[in-house]
Amino acid sequence: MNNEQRTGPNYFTFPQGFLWGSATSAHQVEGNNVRSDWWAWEQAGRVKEPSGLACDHYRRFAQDFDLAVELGHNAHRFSIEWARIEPEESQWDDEALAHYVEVVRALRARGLEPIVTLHHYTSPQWLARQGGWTNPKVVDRFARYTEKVVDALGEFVRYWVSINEPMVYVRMHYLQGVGPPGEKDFAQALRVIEHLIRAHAASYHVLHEACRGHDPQPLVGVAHLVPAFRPCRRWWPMDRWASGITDRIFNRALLDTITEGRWSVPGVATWNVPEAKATLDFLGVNFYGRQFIRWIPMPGQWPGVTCDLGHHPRQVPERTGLGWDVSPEAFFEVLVEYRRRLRLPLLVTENGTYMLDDARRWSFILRHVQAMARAIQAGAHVIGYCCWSLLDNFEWAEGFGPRFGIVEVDYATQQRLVRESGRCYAEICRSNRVLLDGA
Ligand code: IFM
Repeated sequence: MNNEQRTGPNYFTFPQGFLWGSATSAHQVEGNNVRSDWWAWEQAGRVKEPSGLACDHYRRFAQDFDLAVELGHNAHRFSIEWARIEPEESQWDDEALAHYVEVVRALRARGLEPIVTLHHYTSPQWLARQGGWTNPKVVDRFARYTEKVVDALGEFVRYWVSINEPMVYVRMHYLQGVGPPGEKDFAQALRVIEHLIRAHAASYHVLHEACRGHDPQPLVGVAHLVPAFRPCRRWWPMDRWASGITDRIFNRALLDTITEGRWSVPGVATWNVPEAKATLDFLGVNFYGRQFIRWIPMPGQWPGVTCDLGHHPRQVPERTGLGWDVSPEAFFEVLVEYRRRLRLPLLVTENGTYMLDDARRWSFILRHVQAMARAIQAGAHVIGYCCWSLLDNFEWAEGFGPRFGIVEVDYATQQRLVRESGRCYAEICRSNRVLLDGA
């Protein structure tokens, strides 16, 4: 037998205490989030269908957490709805705060480590009336909101995500105009990125200050969509250039500023934000696939380029139900690269898919978990993995069509049905290991 031959199955065992779970966000699952800007946007008919009762998770959270336990999870990521906590400016809703305390207690009682996100795309309507994230005052407002939340939840929560996918938020809401306020303005978008960064930094300091004597100390991160930009046409220098500059804007504007306190791309913007320096305890990695960049000259929109985030047919052998690229290899590369770039722990805060066929969903999850195992073998310090999503839910402008859940939701009856992919994923969560090859 030569060295290449395997004697049996080759399992990778994850580090002890590895976090295994799934993720949701308030607006996508809770239902009746009537004070948020997204609700108003939906009522104005700007989406395929409104979120309405969604999964009624606001009332059914305990039964949903029972399912997570049944599926072997030991962690759960969810978000707090700012518009519930502060429905009007400076009016704090104690019942809503008490609700989230109950949510966190319910998680802890079930042995699920809470991972709490403070902002996941939605903002209160009163904030939107003041100019939303374009108004510099948002930074103080967000810090005040963080204070309220940490006062209530601080003693129960260790893992905090300040803002979910800041750059996707900007792209959807301020460049593509597919979410409130529906802007398509690059200059405005840059302002919003800066405010999101400052708000993250302010929130980071509030959380650490409030939990000063806690043991263990809180860990605060952002959940960043890391899309792995690749040139559409590898042979075309302008596509390669556009892909590089997109990486510098989409990935580095945020990450350089919250690690180094400064970011600059000549001709685009230069920021010095000293208070944001070293405000990242871990990077939350949201990963769905590669995005292919094509150079299209369109002055005014983007610095000399408009990035076509379409998916190049010849380069994408496998796609999801939404037409997104599937690439566990790129996931491996991202984890290794970001560990090298940042020297910080990585927490996979989202990874998952919508497929028409659940067997393909499982294949997606399995191959990404295997890629993560290989990245850990290659030196990436990954501390957990949250599958997106626990439940089918409201997929923003797409409505309820795309189903990302490892648990199916029948929206007419609100019944939950665990999918086979959820059961297979449970095996990994329970055993804390994955079969790499040699089955
Ligand atoms: O549903 C979204 C989530 O809100 C943010 N990350 C990507 C998911 C799938 O599109």
